[in-house]
Amino acid sequence: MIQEWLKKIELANSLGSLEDVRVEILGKKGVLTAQFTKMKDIPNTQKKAFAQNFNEQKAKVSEAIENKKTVLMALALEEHLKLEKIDVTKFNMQPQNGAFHPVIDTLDKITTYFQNLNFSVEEGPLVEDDFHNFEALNLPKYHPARDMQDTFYCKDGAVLRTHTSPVQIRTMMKTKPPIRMIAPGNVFRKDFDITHTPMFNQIEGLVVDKHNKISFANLKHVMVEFLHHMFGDVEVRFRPSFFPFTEPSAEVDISCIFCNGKGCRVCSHTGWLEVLGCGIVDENVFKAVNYENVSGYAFGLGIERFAMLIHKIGDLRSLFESDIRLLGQFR
Ligand code: 2NL
Repeated sequence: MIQEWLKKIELANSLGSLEDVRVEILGKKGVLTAQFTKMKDIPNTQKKAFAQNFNEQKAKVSEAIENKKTVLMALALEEHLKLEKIDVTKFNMQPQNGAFHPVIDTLDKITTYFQNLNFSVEEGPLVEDDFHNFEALNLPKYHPARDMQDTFYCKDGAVLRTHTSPVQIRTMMKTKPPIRMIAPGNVFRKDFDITHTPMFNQIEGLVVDKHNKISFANLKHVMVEFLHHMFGDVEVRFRPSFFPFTEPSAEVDISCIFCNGKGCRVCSHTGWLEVLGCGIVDENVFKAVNYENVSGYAFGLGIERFAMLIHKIGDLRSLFESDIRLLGQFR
């Protein structure tokens, strides 16, 4: 009998079937339990031996069931872990390539171009004083030209710089001529609509040398070469214009890169796109920084406008929204 039970226990292949075997042997109506009820029919002289035998068998069966239970539980756990296992190599764990923001990419391109022409890159504070942002640039107080700037005023007469020109003023005041520099960075104007953001990026350039060494022809050549580098084979034209800090001044157009100059919506059917402003540095600027017997040329351009033209981005605002679907296209 006992050998048969132990065999059954050994053969149980799941916790469920082991429980069935346990009930069959040790349950209320189990075969071993049934033997106990025979006790009353056993003659008194044999009762002790019978009881001893009964207890031994019960202990053996219980122990065998417990041992088997431990084994089956370990197996069940192993099975469970196998099912729950996650193969991490099945996921694409490759890091996504990053990309430069089109504005930074354009800023880098322009900066590198002028660095290769031996221009130094200068920086300055974003919060400026009236002298560096206006006065030294031939923009005296109450002069109507200050209205062109839509200035953010801070406490105590400080302003958020409206252009990067104060960097050139600071550079001229701390170094002797000749100067050959660009000033890239954030500028701020109180203007917010579809084509203007209150913060944008600018690069200005300044070249100063002895009188006879600088001419409008130098400026024109450098601008034409630069625009060909940025936009390829385009027409370039100079239009007379006005800036308080240059005289004479010009605005520079390229033939429209969207319609090849035929006229389209982007160029307002003119065939031309305005891309930068430039001129010969006004004598009053040199007076403000105590420079004598020098001439210079300067230029300024908006990075966002260049980025939009180069990457054919239609809406200025998309440059400031950080939408990963836009940025992902510039990898
Ligand atoms: C534009 C035009 C320009 C300058 C910036 C400049 C700076 C100094 C002296 C003289 Cl310190 N000029 N800067 C000159 C002409 C044009 O920018 O359309 N910018 C977005």
